[in-house]
Amino acid sequence: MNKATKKRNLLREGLTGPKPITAIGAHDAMSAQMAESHGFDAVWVSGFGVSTMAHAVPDANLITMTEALAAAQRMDAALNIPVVADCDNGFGGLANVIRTVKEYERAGIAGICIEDNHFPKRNSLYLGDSKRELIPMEEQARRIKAGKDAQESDEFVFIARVESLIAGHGVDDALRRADAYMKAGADAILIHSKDKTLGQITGFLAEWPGGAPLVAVPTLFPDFTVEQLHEKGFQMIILANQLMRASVKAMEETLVTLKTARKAAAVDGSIAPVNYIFDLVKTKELIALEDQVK
Ligand code: SPV
Ligand code: MG
Repeated sequence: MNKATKKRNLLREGLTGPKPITAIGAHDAMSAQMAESHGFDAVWVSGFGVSTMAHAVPDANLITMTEALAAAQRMDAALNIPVVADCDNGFGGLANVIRTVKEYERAGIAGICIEDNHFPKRNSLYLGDSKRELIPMEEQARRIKAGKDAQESDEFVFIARVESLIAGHGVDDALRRADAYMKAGADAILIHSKDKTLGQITGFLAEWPGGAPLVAVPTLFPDFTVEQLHEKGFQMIILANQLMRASVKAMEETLVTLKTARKAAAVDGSIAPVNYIFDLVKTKELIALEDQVK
């Protein structure tokens, strides 16, 4: 069995198993690798993270499918755990969704997630933009079906993301869309929400008849543990942007100290040693391998 199939099977097992799985949002290959070495189950290739950290642009469909795929491939190459790639709205219309499925599948990615925000999308957590229209449900279901029909392997995972609660369209709309996307062939449903009280999600979960595993991104309801969210009905929890935010804070603190102290030693106690960085990318092993070759 090739590596891509193994990772896809791992993801499918995680989505259907007795225990919840936790995916960590990563913005580059090293943040992804560190998530694996700390024992997490999967890596979420965050569109927010890649836009911000690799391109310094807003999460607003500015990066292209090829840029997003290249980021996902760099992460996937560093990992033994599965990658779930955030593919925004599939980078355009129905034909773009089909091409996205084909390209990500061909590249060996375990799974993708496609949301029902119009192109150009806006990050769902952005508070300055609370009222938004979504792609009509029937059209999004058509795109999901077309994407699923385009996939060649049985194992590749397609997660459909419902933005009804984010866009202010309410629980009934979320239920209708989740059902339509599941019937269109989605392997799992991501119900996004920024409701801190979990009121809307609780309303959704009370009415959801089941049939596809549910995925949560608890950035704005961060007080619930993975186990608590699992008990409520979620199978996969994505901690989407904590590594990016940790990195930004650490870099800012380091820059402030360097600007004031004007010498490298001022930050030595709060940064990783150079040898630790060498170890992260197995530098010793590489040099030993070079020396072995006659
Ligand atoms: C991302 O990490 O890019 C996501 C999750 O899509 S969110 O930022 O909450 O929309
Ligand atoms: Mg995103």
